[in-house]
Amino acid sequence: MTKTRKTTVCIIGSGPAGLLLSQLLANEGIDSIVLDRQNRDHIEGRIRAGVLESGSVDALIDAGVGARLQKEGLPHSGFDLAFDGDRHRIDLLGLTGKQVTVYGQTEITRDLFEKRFEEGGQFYFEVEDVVPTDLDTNQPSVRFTHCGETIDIQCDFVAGCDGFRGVSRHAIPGDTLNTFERVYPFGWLGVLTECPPVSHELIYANHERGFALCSMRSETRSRYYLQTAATDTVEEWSDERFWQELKTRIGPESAADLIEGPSFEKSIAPLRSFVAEPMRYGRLFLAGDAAHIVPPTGAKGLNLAIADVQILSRALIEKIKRGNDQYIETYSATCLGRVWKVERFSWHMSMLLHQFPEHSGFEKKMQRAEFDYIATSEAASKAIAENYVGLPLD
Ligand code: RFL
Ligand code: PHB
Repeated sequence: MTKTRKTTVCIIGSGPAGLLLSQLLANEGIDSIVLDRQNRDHIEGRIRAGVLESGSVDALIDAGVGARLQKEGLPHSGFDLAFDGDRHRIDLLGLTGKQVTVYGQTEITRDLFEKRFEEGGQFYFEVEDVVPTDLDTNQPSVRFTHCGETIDIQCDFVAGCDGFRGVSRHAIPGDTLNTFERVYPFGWLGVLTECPPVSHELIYANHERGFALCSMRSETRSRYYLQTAATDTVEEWSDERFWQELKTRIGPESAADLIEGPSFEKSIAPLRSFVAEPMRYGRLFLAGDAAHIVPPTGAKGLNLAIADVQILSRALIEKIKRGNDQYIETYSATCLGRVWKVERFSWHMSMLLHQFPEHSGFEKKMQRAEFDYIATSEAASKAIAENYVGLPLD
């Protein structure tokens, strides 16, 4: 037996992209149904991004989910680049007039879920076998299994917000879809610990033993990352080994201020750059990680997802409420113009800050020369700062 339901927009994926889209549509009185293959606790517990561009903060406030972010988010007016012990501060505020805000993805997801549930948002969790169909017609549908029942959602539009490993992108015919990818030959080991951060600003460090990043979630909770071999497992990284390596990579001066404590989350993530073009096929629109992945070195993945959803919500609202096709037609090109610039920045930061097994002494000298150039050129620092705080939407 198949149960049929109707909605205006079926949103596949309940990460930040899908949740924010459903909120922006709801704010305009447009109904949606959101599906996810995981449950709410699992989604809220995924420890990922930490840095929000000023435009992302504004978008969340405008969407009506910014109250806790404004109270608990930590404004950062700069960050440090470090190279074999030498430090250079990128003065975000001085160079661009803007700041970024440290506020965990877990908190954003929680704020969005709370508001969606308060307002009676419709969700299906733990769905299986999701199949979007008839995407090139005026009446697409999304079929899936939920608690043993087959459900068919008939809708006007489908939003593919199901992340890199989702199904939406694969629903675009192979002769229409182009993909571009670079997989980096290392991973990031991430550790969360209930200790005050080593520095009140982020430190991105290139060291001959590999990259290290000192970040945070609050005044009392630190988030640290180390570049590891792509094949390393979490079991190979005891807390003791982790702290020792972090101290070496950030140098004795910073290490002197480091407070160590037990880790309560430890994971290794691969690094990848990926873009799928176009981001629209008929009435299917891809947004967020479903369409593109950046290595986390520029802190851009979540911010890109928020930007896509701002552009997509405007396109859908114009079409649904005013019959205006203009922004639907330009959705993919508008997003991709920005996506490629953000891909470039994330790739560039990754190339500058990591050790690459295939690099010769020449490439290492190039990294050092670039660091020295950034440290002595306001123009070079400003180029980094304006990308880090976020490029304009379109
Ligand atoms: P998500 O968050 O992956 O959500 C996709 C949702 O879709 C569901 N799903 C399905 N649902 C139904 N059917 C299917 N077949 C499905 N397949 C998947 C999944 O269960 C999930 O709930 O994608 P979204 O919404 O596009 O959001 C993207 C962000 O999560 C991601 O870009 C960031 O976390 C990236 N990122 C960072 N971004 C930043 O902007 N700043 C940062 O500081 C930052 N740091 C990071 C990061 C990502 C990291 N990892 C682990 C990848 C640090 C790390 C370590
Ligand atoms: C984080 O706090 O998780 C974080 C911060 C900056 C990055 C990546 C991750 O570039």
